[in-house]
Amino acid sequence: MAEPQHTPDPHLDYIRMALNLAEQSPPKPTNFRVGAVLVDSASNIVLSTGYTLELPGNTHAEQCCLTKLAEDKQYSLQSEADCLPDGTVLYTTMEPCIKRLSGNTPCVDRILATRKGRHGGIKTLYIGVEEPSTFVGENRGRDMLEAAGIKVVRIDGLRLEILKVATLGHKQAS
Ligand code: HJL
Ligand code: ZN
Repeated sequence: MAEPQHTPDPHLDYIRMALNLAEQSPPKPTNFRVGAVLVDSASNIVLSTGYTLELPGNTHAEQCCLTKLAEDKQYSLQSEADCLPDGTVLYTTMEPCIKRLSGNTPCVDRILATRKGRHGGIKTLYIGVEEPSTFVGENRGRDMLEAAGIKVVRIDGLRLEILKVATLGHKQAS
C-alpha cells in the first residue's frame, strides 16, 4: 500500500530554517532576533544564511546573508550588489527594515541594491511576519519592496514562534 502522502510546504520549511537561525542570535533589548536564508529557486540550493548579529558589528540577518555570499569565493562576486543568480529568493522571519534606530543602512536598501548587479537580483521575498512597531513605528518595508517590483509573500504558520524568538531579549511589560 502506498505511504500516506506528505505534502510539504517548501516555503514554510525555509521560514522554519530561518527561525532556527534566528534562535542563534544573541538576545538584545534594542533589536529583533531575525533569521534569513537565500535560496536559488531554480536549483533549490541554499546560497547563504544569516542571523541578527552573526557577523561582527551591529549586523542584521539579511545583511549577514548578503555579506557572507559576497565573501564566498565559490561565486566570485564583486560585491553584495553583484552577487545573485537569477531566481534568487530571500526568506526572512521578519519583513526587512527600512529604518534602523542605529542609523545603519536598512536591509531594504541592500536588497534593492542586488538588482543593480550583473544578474537580476532578488525578485521575490518570503517573510514570516511584518515588523512590529516597537522601535521605528510602522515599517513600510513590504510596501517599498513591492513598489520596486519585488514580490513579497507572507508565509503564515509560525507567527507566534517567530515573534517569541524575535523579542526574547526585550524587557517584559510588567
Ligand atoms: C530585520 C534584523 C533585525 C531587525 N529587522 N528584518 N532583521 N535586527 O536582523 C529591526 C529593528 C532594528 C532597530 C534597531 N530589526 O538594529 O527596527 O540597532 O533592529 O540598527 O531599529 O536598529 P539597529
Ligand atoms: Zn535590517
